Parts: sequence; structure tokens; C-alpha cells
Amino acid sequence: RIRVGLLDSTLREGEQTPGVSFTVEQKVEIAKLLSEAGVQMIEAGHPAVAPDVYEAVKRIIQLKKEGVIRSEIVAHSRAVKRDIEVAAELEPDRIAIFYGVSDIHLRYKHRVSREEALSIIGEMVEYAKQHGVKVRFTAEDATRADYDYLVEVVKTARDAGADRVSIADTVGIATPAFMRRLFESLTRDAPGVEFDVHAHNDLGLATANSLAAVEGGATIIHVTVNGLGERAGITPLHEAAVALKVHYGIEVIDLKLIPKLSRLVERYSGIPVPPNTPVVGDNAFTHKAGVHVAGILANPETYEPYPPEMVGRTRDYVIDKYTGKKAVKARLEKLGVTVTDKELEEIVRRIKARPDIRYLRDEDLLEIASEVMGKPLALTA
Ligand code: HCA
Ligand code: CU
Repeated sequence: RIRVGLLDSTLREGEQTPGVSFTVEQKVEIAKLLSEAGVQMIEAGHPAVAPDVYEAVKRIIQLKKEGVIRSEIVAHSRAVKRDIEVAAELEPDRIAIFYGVSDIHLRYKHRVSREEALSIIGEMVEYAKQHGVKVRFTAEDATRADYDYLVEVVKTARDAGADRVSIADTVGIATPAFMRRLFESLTRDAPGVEFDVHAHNDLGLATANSLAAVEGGATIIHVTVNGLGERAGITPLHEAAVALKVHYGIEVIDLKLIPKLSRLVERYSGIPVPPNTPVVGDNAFTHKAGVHVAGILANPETYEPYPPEMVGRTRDYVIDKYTGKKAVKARLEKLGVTVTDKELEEIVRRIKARPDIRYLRDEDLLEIASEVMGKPLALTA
């Protein structure tokens, strides 16, 4: 029933992260890896923004033409002729034109009436179409727009030649229930176009909102690697891709390439990935409490929503004062040490008496075991 793909906007939205500026070479490398992972669309940039942005979009389109990159390449553009011309001369697969459609954007940013905005949108979509490219219209701040007006906007863009419309939750204010209803209504009230969902993460709801939009009929989710973007960013690629697999059984990209993508973009963006980040964080598959480790040793499903191997990772556990006998026994066995129940109890007691230990290293565990057992033990491997 659900049909969906990803548009990755790391190179456009992601570069709008404060402090981030990718080089052209870095963008090419990221785009190649996104294509290898099977991302359906790559939003390569807004060519009119700066010379190096233009250059990067140009290089990526060249690689598309040479068959090195397979994803559809999208160029971003304001609803102005000059931007559209600059984007069109690079011959992208698609131009995405954005225009704010909430009253707050119309009044304070564009300073036009709702009717004037409709004619600008229609004219600019048509203008882009005349250049022989596919066109997406982005209804910026769509989630705060008047619903009946939004329907008019979508129909105007559609009738002018846009085959896709992006519904942007530009300030991350939507809830999942609202998003699902919004997309259900739009697909009913404005048929004949396909919808993208572009969800900002200001309230931590971007992924939930994107999935709800897909349940409501959206067919493309906008993501960025590591969730980069303006302010709190947008839906992280790792969350959307894995949630689509876990909840709907849909594999939109090669999930095993996600950690590589994450590390590459972490390095090039200089924005560190916190350890508790889902899927790609250092701790995403690392267990700690004795009860948890005992559980995963018996069957990993007890404390894992999906196996780490699905995303090319492995599980692990740490030992500190939260540990338990099963965890310590298993770790000692892995190190080639067999202990009696009494020895094990005493080793665990000593670890629990040491709140200063954050991560007990194997050599420290062996030292404690050696003291308890009254015989020398050394790390072999
Ligand atoms: C922007 C606005 C945008 C556009 C989204 C889209 C938004 O920064 O240019 O084109 O789908 O959040 O509204 O990112
Ligand atoms: Cu955005």
C-alpha cells in the first residue's frame, strides 16, 4: 500500500546548518555515496546562492549525465526568473521552486496578497517548465497556511506543470496526527500531483511527522545525513530509512551504508554525532545494566528493536557499577577465564564498589579477577 522514496538534501538544507560549508569535492563525494546507497533524489543545492554552490551542482549534474550518479538531481530555486535561469542552464533533472504560503510569510516576507502569490507561483512554475525540466513546487510554511488556500496553491502549481509539490513544515510545528490528516486531505482535494514531505525537527517530531505524512499519502521524504539543516535540522536519513524498514518493511536505501554516510558527513560538516543518536551513535547498540546485558546474552531481541547487523553495526556491552553476574561471567569467558560462583560474586561486588569506573577495561577486569582468584591473569589477545 505504501510507496515511498527518499530525497536527500544534505547538500542544500544540510549546508544551511550554522557553521557548515562543504567544498565542491566533498559534495561530489557525498553525492556519489548517496547514489550508491540508492537515494531516489538528491537536492544538490541552490545554484544562485554562491559561485561554489553553482559549481557543485554543475559537477553533480555532470556525473549524473556520465552515469556515475543514478539519483534524480534537483536544483533549488526561489520563485524568481533569475534563479530559475541559473538553475536551468545546468540542466538538472528537476527544479524545485519555493514560496512561502502562510499568511505570515505572504505578509512579512513576500509582502503580497494571497491572490498575487497564486499568480507568481503559477507564472514561475510555468517559466521553469518552459526550460524543459521537471518541476517541484515547495509550499514553504505549508503547515501554518490556511488549508483552503493551500489547496488553491497546490492546484495552481499542478496546473502550471509541477508534477510534485513539497509540503514543508518549515518551523517544525506539526504533530503526526495533523500531518496524516493534512496529506490525506490534500491527496483527496488536489489530485494529480505527488507530494513530498519536508519536516523540520524543532520539536523533535520530524521523523514521526514524515512517517505520518507517508501514511497520509506522501511519496517522498526529505532527509539529510545526521539530520543537518537550519536550526534543529530536518528528518535524519538514518531515522527515516530504518523506521521505514522496521515499521513497513520497505528498504528505500542500502541500510548498511548508513554508518559510512554518517561518518563522512560528520567529518566534512564538523558537526559531531552525539553518542545517543539512534542508528549511528556510538551507544546505539551498546548495553549497560546487568538486567539488560543478561537479557541480550539470552536473546538480543529482549532489548533491541532490530539487529545491529541490519545497519552494518555490531552490539556491545559495557561494565561498570550497573553490571551483573551474567555480564561479567560472559566477559571473563570471552577472555578465557572461568570462575566459580563465589569468585564471580566477589568480582562483581568489587566492581559495584567502584563508582569512579565509567568503562571497565578488559585489563582492569582481569586485574580484579586475578586478585580475587589469587593467581596471575594476563590479557592474551
Ligand atoms: C528553505 C526552505 C525550505 C524548503 C523546503 C523544500 C523549508 O530553507 O529554502 O523545498 O521542500 O523548510 O521550507 O527548506
Ligand atoms: Cu527546510
